[in-house]
Amino acid sequence: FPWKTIKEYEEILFQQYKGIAKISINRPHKHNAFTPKTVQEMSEAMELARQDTSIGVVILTGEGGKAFCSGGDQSVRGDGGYVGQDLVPRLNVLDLQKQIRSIPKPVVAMVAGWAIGGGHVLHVVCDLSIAADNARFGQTGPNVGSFDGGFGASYLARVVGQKKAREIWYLCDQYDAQEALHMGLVNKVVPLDQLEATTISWCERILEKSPIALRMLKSSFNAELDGQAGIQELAGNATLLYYLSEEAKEGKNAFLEKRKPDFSKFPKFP
Ligand code: 1HA
Repeated sequence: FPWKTIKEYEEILFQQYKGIAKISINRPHKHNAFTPKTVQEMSEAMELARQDTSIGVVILTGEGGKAFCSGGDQSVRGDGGYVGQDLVPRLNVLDLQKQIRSIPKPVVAMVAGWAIGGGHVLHVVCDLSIAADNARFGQTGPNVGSFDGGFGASYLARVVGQKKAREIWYLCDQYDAQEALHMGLVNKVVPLDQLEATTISWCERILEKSPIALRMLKSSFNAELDGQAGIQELAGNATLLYYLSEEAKEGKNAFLEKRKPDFSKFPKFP
């Protein structure tokens, strides 16, 4: 596919094809483990994809075909978090998880090879996951002295159920693509050489749909789980739609024209 670079980064690739943005971790020598810098770059790219009105869907992936992401880079794990060049320890992947859930466009995880630890959680929080037949999934926290009790626990449990989520964390087993499909952890499994074509074809089908309908649906799925923050997202979309109406415009125009608003002509629907 003729991907075009949107912006150059050091630890990720950020590319575009039609209305699809692709954010790809580019550290294949470490199975795409992330550092604070990787996450900061992904976070910026996600925000750019959000702001770009020509982008309708985002693919999250990793380079090399052997790993989606193997979680936090353990070689830069210091006291209190993962340490970057500024020597400050960070767990900034938690902010990226929230961004993936709140960007009002579908995010599709394209998973080849390992999706492990914090890398597994990244695919879990994506709207959809498409896996290659070489994909392997699992959490490692209790083996390596870590845990993600946020979306990594509660949202995972919503996806695969309480018993399975507890098994995944308590045993730290690895699951192949078919097992992942069976437990509802991924949407589809395809041969590795068809992974990108299939993912793009799904994205193209999403791009044919009404963007506001997709936006409302994403915030509706989130609202049920995310409490006040979820309702805020859904309500923000209601405000967006209201601003588009003649009724809301009457309020604004009246204010600007220094007159009393006349809402009398608007129907009081049952
Ligand atoms: O839990 C959290 C968080 C929780 C709350 C808030 C924030 C969080 C942020 C992050 C995380 C975490 O991600 S904790 C979990 C961290 N990740 C792991 O425990 C996975 C570590 N990796 C593995 O277990 C294995 O590499 C593997 C099962 C994915 C693949 O095994 P395989 O095929 O035998 O490959 P391997 O030889 O181990 O890996 C290839 C190279 O990549 C190795 O480097 P080399 O020895 O060739 O120099 C290996 O060290 C490196 N590598 C792989 N994963 C990581 C890594 N290096 C650093 N960090 C890694 N995560």
